[in-house]
Amino acid sequence: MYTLYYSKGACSVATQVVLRELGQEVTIIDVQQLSNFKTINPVGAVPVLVDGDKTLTEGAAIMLHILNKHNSALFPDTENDRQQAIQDIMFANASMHPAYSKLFFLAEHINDEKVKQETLNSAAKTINQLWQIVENQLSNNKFLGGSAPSAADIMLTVYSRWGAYFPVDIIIGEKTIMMLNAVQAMPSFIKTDQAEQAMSSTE
Ligand SMILES: N[C@@H](CCC(=O)N[C@@H](CS)C(=O)NCC(=O)O)C(=O)O
Repeated sequence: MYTLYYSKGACSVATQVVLRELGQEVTIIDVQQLSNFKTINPVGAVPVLVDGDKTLTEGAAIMLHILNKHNSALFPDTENDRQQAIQDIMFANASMHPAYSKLFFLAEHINDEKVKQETLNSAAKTINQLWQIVENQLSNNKFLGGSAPSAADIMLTVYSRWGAYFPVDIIIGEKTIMMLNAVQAMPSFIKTDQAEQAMSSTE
């Protein structure tokens, strides 16, 4: 049994979806309801995963921890495929996620509306370049790692939903849209959204 500290709709959605795909039970705690979250993760960011006596932070490290611990099709065991899966997780976590994080930062910290829109547009341009890389990688495969969803597909799907919060044009290719739709139709993804929804209606 795991405990996951989450924030609704945040990157922690991907952690929860993957735990469910791995058949693991998870208790979720909404950090918006906590006043002392920084004592749990001094960075103040989700996801945080408690596994027995270990408290893990950093989304990519958590992802690799659970994928290594529980065998599944999400994380292939042949050397080349596994290397690709790790690279895709890192691309999602360290390239795409920070590109979207800039939108949140600019929207919050820039007051001049014209400057805000210009910088949001620049940030969106970077995001679109990254989605083009994803589209290219999907030219021969339904998912990043092949015919079945990988952890990186799930992570990218979570981030893809953030664009709607901002007045920018996020351009996502056709094959990528098919991948994102397929991931959002996974029972584990639907269950995760429902679990977060259920928590917020009781808060
Ligand atoms: N480097 C961290 C960053 C995670 C991150 O940015 N999480 C966001 C939600 S998607 C968050 O909790 N932001 C709140 C904050 O940083 O105060 C990781 O990869 O886990």
